[in-house]
Amino acid sequence: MSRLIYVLNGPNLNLLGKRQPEIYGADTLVDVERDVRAVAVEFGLDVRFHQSNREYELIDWIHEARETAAGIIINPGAFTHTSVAILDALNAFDGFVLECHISNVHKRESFRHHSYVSLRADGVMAGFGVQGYALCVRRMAHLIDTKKK
Ligand code: CA2
Repeated sequence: MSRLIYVLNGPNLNLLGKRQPEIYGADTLVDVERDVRAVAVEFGLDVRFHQSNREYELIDWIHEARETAAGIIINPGAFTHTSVAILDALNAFDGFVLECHISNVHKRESFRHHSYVSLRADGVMAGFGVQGYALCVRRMAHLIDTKKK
């Protein structure tokens, strides 16, 4: 199995560390990418790390991952709660999918309680702050290494 994973980030996550630190913390997306890469190296995983504010770009990366990757860690941002198109793209991907949210979406507004992506995800992380990404990488390594699929 490939040891490549995609880490995808949806709309507004480029603002991480620049606004609303009381919800999302003080770390930037650059800090998150550094942490993700540090853990990935420990487990011998290669990482493609992306962020986009455009739904189609996230979908194109999921399609690209179909050809090459063992897993996708995705924080779809607000598309989590709206995008059947991202769900459809993930349903066409055969590897592992982990959904990662920085905040505890279940403690927030009710419109954040439903996730289309959770219908496909093999696991869901929420409320662990940006540390959740590195934890997802660990989990992804375990899933790939034990090939539960
Ligand atoms: O908790 C999460 O990770 C979310 O996916 C973040 C999304 C939100 O719509 C989801 O319900 C939960 C929002 C991402 C916006 O990120 C910002 C970061 C800093 C400043 C402003 C926005």
